[in-house]
Parts: sequence; C-alpha cells; structure tokens
Amino acid sequence: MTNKTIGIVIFILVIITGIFAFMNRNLVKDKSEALHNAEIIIKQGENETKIGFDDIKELGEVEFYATLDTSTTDPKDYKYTGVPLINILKKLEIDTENKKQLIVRGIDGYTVAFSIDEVVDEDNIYLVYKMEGKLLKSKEEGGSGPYQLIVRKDQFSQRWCKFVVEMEVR
Ligand SMILES: Nc1nc2c(c(=O)[nH]1)N[C@H]1C(S)=C(S)[C@@H](COP(=O)(O)O)O[C@H]1N2
Ligand SMILES: [Mo]
Repeated sequence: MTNKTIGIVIFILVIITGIFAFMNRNLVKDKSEALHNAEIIIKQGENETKIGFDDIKELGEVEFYATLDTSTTDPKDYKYTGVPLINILKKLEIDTENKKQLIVRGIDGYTVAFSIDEVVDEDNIYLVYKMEGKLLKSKEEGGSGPYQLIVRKDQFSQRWCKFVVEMEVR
C-alpha cells in the first residue's frame, strides 16, 4: 500500500468512528426520553384521547416554585417544571364550557376534583414532570411521577395528585 492509500483508510476509519459516536449520543438521549414517554388518558363523555410527553412538553413549559406542605413535613419550596393544565385541554380541543368539573386520577387510584373555574385559571394548576430540574420518577422508582399536578393556590398539598394517568371532564 502506498502512503496515500493508508492515509485514505485512516481518514475513512476516523469518519466512521465519528459517525458511531454521534449516533450513540443520540441513542442515549432517546432512551431517557423514551422511558419517560408515558401517556395520560383524557376522557370526555364517550370520547377518550391520549397525550404523551413529546406533545405535553411543547405546551408552554414553565419553571416555578411551589410550597409542598404535607401532614408529615414542614412547608418547603421546590422548583417544578411543567405546563399549565388548561393548555393540555386546549390542545386536545376539549371543551370546558357547560362543564362543571375535572377529575384527575393517579395510578394508585387517588382521585382529586377541580371546578372548571379553577381549571381555566392559567396560573394555578400545572401538570409537572420535573422537580429541581430532574424528570419525576415513577411510583415504582420511588418518585411522584412521571406526571404530577401542582396546585399553586392550594394551601396544602392534598390535591397535588401524584402519578397522574387519567383525567375526565364532566
Ligand atoms: N396519587 C396520589 N397523589 C397524592 C397522594 C396519594 O396518596 N396518591 N397523597 C396526597 C397528599 S395527602 C399529599 S400531602 C401530597 C404529598 O404527599 P407525600 O408527601 O406523601 O408525597 O400528595 C397528595 N397526592
Ligand atoms: Mo397529605
């Protein structure tokens, strides 16, 4: 082989290694997001639709602080990342007029209810997927996610439904 041929072979190998490194980088990223691509079911009468993380995170992501206050812990502020709940209903074209309530359920059967007046308030109820900048873990992993409701205007945290899997407009 001439020096020129060796040069070309090395060049090609370097390019291939680079391509693999690049593909791998994207795979790692895809994997952590895919693990999080849980869906929420939204019911309205006979109709049932679903929405997943890829769509949810495009609905006006905000970061904010809210005070977690439970019966066993002192009030503490945490940074949450999520979207206003009303944006999800708007995106799915779910009509809130002539409706009274929104019911939200967690995977453990925990259920909370909101009046439609509370639901249309853009700065009260958020569907959150990060706490302190990290994706919420599932119930099995010891977290409160992958989705959790945060109700900023509630004094206590009873209605902060953890492990949200289903919502229903009535
Ligand atoms: N899915 C689900 N969400 C829930 C609960 C629950 O048992 N299941 N407990 C509620 C109560 S009473 C409080 S105070 C807050 C925070 O509870 P934690 O401190 O036990 O996480 O979550 C609320 N959301
Ligand atoms: Mo509680």
